[in-house]
Amino acid sequence: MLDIQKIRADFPILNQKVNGKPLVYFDNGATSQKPQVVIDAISKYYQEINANIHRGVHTLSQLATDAYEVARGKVQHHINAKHAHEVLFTSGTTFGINLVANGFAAILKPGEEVIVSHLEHHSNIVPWQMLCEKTGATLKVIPMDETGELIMSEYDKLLSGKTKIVAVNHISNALGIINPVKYMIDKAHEAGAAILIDGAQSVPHLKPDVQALDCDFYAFSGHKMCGPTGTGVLYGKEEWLHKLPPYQGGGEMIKEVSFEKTTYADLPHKFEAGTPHIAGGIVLGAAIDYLNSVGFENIQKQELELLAYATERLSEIEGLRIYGNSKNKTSVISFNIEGIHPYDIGTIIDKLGIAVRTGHHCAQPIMNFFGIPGTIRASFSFYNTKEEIDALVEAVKKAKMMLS
Ligand code: 7TS
Repeated sequence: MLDIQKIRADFPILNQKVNGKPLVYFDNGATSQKPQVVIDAISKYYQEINANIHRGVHTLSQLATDAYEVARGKVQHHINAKHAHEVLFTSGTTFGINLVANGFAAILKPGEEVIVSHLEHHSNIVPWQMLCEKTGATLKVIPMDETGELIMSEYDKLLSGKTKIVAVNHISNALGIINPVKYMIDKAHEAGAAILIDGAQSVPHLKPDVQALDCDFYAFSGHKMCGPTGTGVLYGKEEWLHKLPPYQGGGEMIKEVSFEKTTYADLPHKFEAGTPHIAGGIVLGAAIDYLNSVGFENIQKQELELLAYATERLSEIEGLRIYGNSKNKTSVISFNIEGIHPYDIGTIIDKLGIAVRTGHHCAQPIMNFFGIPGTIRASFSFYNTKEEIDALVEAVKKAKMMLS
């Protein structure tokens, strides 16, 4: 069992009042809060070893390079990648997906197909649309049902010899639905297609095993898993990273440059042009250490308890509808109250110290499916408590009374 009060003491930001009320932070889907060890690791980097990496013979540069590569190794072990050079540091999920989509511009031919799902964040839709526009390929969409689940029989039908890549999230940010990614990966491979998993919303809740999954790419952000903003990872299978062209040109990604011809550096440097977010990469390693010290089994147990409790308590409120009722869900509840705009509820409960996200959550196709402008999304982390859920329920009741 987790000692939640002890855990909460690791997160200084949680211990404050917002609008005169104790902060209840339920916007973890947007970004997680950071534990003191992560905050300290940022200062420590700048106080002790700040230097540019992979280029200096001087001691600080070597220390910074070593720390950066140690962090890459931590990510490798965390996601069980076969090689450290399959782990590319990026600025986030969005960057990772764009890197792959851009690379596929050199592979796709007119008439070939890319598959995404109805449950995607805009970050996993728009880069593929841009790719299709550029190449003359066609975008196909796996439909969803009323429970928020993707319809696998439709996915099976969409796959064909024309499919070159499938891009789907592990967990939906707007509804919290966990997709059957292992099935989807195996089916994509049977059809001869590559598959990218958008892990932005899964990495805070589970430890992905990229070899067991056998995905070709797995993209995620550091800031949703207790790490700094502006950090992220793209895992790519070695063979794919060799096949794809570099995304950006610049320093660090080259072997030799002349005006006649440039040759590219080995992996992972081929995809890491310019000075990276050195502190960020190193500190992402510290965030992963922190999450592992809490333990993903403990994290999941606590979060599922919160999900069950919040689902039950929110359902007490008349006229409240939860979107996405699948059993395969993580600790996210997206809801609306009949006749009231989600933004109005969000604004009132913010005055009561409660932070939730309202709107379309960068997933407009899901909102269109349900015929709504948006939802109120409460997304819980392992450092949240049942008392905070009680505060949310009371606040929503109050807002409803004021707005009805
Ligand atoms: N994919 C999914 C499934 C996401 O939830 C997000 C961010 C992204 C991609 C993009 O991640 P980024 O770190 O590159 O911005 N999702 C959210 C959210 O739900 N609320 O704010 C950001």
